[in-house]
Amino acid sequence: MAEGPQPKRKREEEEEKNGGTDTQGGATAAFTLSDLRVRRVLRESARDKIVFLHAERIGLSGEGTDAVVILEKTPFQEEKIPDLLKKPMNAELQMHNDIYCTFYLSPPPELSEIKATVVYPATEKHIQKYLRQEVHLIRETWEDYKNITLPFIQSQSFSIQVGFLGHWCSLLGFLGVSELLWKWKGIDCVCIPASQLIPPAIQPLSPYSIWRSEGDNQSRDYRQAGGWNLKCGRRRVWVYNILEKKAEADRIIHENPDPSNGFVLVPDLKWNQNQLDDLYLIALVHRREIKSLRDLTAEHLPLLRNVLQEGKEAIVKRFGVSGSQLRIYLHYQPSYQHLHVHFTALGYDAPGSSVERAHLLADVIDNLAMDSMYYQKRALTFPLRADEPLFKKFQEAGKV
Ligand code: M7G
Repeated sequence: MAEGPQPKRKREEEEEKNGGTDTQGGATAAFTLSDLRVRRVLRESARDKIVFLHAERIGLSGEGTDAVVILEKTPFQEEKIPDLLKKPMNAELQMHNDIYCTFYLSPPPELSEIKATVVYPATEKHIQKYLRQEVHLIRETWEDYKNITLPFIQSQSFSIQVGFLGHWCSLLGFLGVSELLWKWKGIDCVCIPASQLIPPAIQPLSPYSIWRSEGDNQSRDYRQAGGWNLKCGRRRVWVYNILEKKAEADRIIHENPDPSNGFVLVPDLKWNQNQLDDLYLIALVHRREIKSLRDLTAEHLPLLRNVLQEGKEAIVKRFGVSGSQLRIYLHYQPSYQHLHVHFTALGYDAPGSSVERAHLLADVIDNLAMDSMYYQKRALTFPLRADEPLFKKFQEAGKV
């Protein structure tokens, strides 16, 4: 299937013309799966019955926009199993030997569901996330966090808006209103001098030219607009949509609305809620400045205790699964730098629940109660794929 660089610059120009993508304020505009064309298989697992696809949606102009599609055979639902044997269907005998035989069934549609998760428009980072890669363990000290990880996270949490908005920033820069934080379509944005955006190795040719840098294994477009640009954070839009009830409001299982010690509990994207075997919920805290485990101190204990206690109570009330049958944990490193807690069924081998990534919330609470600075002192281990820009940063610093 065709591969090659995506026409991102063109896409951004089109987005500007339309006043930005339609995903930024709330949910993505409707489209059907048949609009998508498969480009390649990123990864598949015969054991988990799941395939990750790089797809694209062809626009009116003929340009493709990247998407990631995850197709997953759903688990059996106990109450529907008898129907599998009873309902007339094509059951093909493959082999018969003594007391053993194997059939292949072609069940009716309602008994052969496939869950399709779509990320659209997908960034290069989404695509890389699902590509099978060599993985390495990083042992990150607090100094490594401050010197390598944190600057990297800060550099990644913004995207650059070009064109008209860049010019608007130029005007602000001209008026001397620098580093102004504001909201554009509900997203935090900041005007900053282009000199901070354009890598030093690339020299501007003219004040309005477009730049492409090939750093960090990712290509980025830069347009200098009279010396100023607008950078906007987009990665956590889905989190803010949930907290502000712009998306998934009807799925909320529990909310503690306290701005400081409150949170929202919703079913995770990975769970279809049809069966409890793979129960998966996620608690998103209302406070926006806590990025991860590394930011936690004893000051956050009331919040963490609320999440643990109220999360368990809400789950037993709604789903009848008791706290002793739940794995409640944080990821380090998380994919999204907004504090959240995973609640999964203990019997479910959820992705990311292994020792190199999961930190039990009850242990986190105990550690902070013993030492408020626990997570600013100890080294933390986490896995990184060899192609991840952060892995390269650790390599450059001679840490792997
Ligand atoms: P993470 O620890 O930051 O990273 O967890 P991971 O995705 O590598 O595990 C983020 C969690 O949020 C994951 O369990 C995702 O499945 C879940 N999640 C991601 N998105 C984009 C959504 C969403 O839009 N809605 C809901 N309900 N969950 C999401």
